[in-house]
Amino acid sequence: MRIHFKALPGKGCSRERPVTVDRLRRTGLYLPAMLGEIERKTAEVRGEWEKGRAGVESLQDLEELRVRFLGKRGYIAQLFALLRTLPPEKRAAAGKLINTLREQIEGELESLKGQLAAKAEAERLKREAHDFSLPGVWRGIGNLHPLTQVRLEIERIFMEMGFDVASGPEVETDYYNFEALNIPADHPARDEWDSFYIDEGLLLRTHTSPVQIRVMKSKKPPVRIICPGRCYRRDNPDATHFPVFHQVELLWVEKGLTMAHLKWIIEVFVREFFGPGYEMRFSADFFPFTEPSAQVHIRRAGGPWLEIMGAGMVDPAVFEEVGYDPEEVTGFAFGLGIERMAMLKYGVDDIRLFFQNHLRFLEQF
Ligand code: 2NL
Repeated sequence: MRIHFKALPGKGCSRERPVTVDRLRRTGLYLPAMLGEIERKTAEVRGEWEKGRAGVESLQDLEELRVRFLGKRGYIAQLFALLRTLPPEKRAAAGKLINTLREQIEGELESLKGQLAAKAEAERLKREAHDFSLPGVWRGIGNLHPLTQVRLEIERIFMEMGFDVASGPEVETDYYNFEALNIPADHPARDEWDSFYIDEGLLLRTHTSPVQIRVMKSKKPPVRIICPGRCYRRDNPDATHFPVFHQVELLWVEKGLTMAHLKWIIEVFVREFFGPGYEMRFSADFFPFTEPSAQVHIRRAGGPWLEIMGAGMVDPAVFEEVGYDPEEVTGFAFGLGIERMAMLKYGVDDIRLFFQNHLRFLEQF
């Protein structure tokens, strides 16, 4: 809504030549603005302000209202323009009236602005509010397969003792898998390692020993390595056999090594891996690549003997095959099954569980 003022004096109206009743009459402009008239118009503007003020909902509304009342051509300016039509002696009183209204409007605009800003801020906070007391969305982070955990633990133990970790191909030649390990073709010992042949002379490795052969052929002693890796044997699956399994073999070759060193290394390993309180037993065994050979058992006081690995002093025939002088160096090796270690450590009674990948099983590790 607009307040319609009658024609107001324009630019031609200067201070030196105050608008007089006569002049306005002569120019045909409206008169007479008496004090009463200004009071009435001021009250009208105040009424209009109060209406406008009530309808303000946003900062934009408020700005429009400000321009309408306090702008260059706003109501207050129009009232002041009207002032000039008054005789000079009346202007002070009327000016005071308009100024009071202007100050009121200015003050109220300011406080409305504050209120609107507070309201906008409250809305923003409400919109952006997060309830940190709500329960989180659970995403399982997963864990390493128990066989991986056991392998990493074994690697850690031996790396701390100064062994390097070596690896090699899973598809091997008959030479590296058997012959270099003192297991000639047609030898009855081969029955132990029923194999998956890919081609004539090419098979899936039945142990990680070929990695050790490759390392010895590629460098001079001393050699201190462990060889973890996947191996394959043509076994029918049951609680203790699976055609795919994992092995860690250890090899230490150096001048002056004896079986006592082998026992010491295994003792340290057992204490680290299974914890204190085990006794250890070596008993005679046979492997074509070690002489003498032994199987190693451990037990807790009162418990049953548990076989944990096979071991032995490297057979001189193997050293000769890789170009080491058996008169110069000695060495020992052992091989253990990662599945067997995991079964003993965690009390798992069926090797097949490691390969079925049921979450209910895997989540327990
Ligand atoms: C077992 C027995 C064994 C070795 C592996 C080995 C490797 C080279 C030379 C001599 Cl290159 N020996 N390895 C020695 C003794 C036992 O494994 O029953 N493993 C599960």
